[in-house]
Amino acid sequence: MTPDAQRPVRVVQLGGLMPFVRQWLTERYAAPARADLADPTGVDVAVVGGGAKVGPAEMDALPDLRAIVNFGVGHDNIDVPEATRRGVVVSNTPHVLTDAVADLAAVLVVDVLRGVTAADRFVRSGAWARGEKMPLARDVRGAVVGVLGLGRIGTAAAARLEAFGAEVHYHSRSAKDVAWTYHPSPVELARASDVLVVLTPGGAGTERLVDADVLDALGADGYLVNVARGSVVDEDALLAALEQGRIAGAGLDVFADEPHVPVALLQRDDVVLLPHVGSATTQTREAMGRLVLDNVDAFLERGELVTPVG
Ligand code: 8YV
Repeated sequence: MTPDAQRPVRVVQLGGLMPFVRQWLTERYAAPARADLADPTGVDVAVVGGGAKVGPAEMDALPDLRAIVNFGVGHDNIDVPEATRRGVVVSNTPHVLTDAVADLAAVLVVDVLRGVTAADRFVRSGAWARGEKMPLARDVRGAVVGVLGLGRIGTAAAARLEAFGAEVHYHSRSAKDVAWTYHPSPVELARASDVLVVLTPGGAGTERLVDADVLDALGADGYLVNVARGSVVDEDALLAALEQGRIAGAGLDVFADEPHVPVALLQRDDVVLLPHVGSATTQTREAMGRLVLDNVDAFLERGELVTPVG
């Protein structure tokens, strides 16, 4: 049974989507949630939220699928090569979240150096009132911030950190036409950095790019910040490096198995832990939602996506 027996169902919703996106899809396209889709025949667009996985099995289950519209710039949840092989096009939500994610990356760099959230915990715990002293923090000015992945968000984060007086270094697949210092490998970037900021895409190409060697190159006075994907960092190696004092601390917005954060990390005071909120502002999430709807409309009206992947 479809939500509206008069209209064929051409769009399905996979994973969690914002209420206004769900409402639009329901009213305009009678698009049900996956669990409520009785007959998958004729469904040519899947709108994907909350990082829901779309691999061969999910594509097999939608035999007429022609487009996957993803809520999020990262599309490591979607098997894009498999989609391409099947002639299924994929879109994401670039540009509209660049500023919000870059803001959060810069905030985490400032936080790990200045101990902002650690200081908040210090006050709340009563330690200040008891006369205890917080250790002195570190200046952002003069710190070398190594951006791993100088794409749109990495570039925007670097500009913000430069405004704080940090010295920007970076590693990307190739050197860019920028004034910042390029390093040919993640290890060399980490060796030069006081704070290593991970801003690469996720997926197979970057899996565990930040491993024990990179963390050791960062060194006992170095900090790791990750606002990209948990999969880019070897979480066990990170925990070991923190426990053995081989790095100084970390600021993490993303984890290997979200929303589960290793208990050993929860118990540490030298880490800042955020629940994947890089793009989580009202304005940015609304802009992402609008771009999702623009992609659905454009595909169904003209057979084109506004922001195709690749
Ligand atoms: C979203 C993100 O939280 O865009 C991305 O790649 O990681 C975030 O903006 C996520 O996509 C929500 O599904």
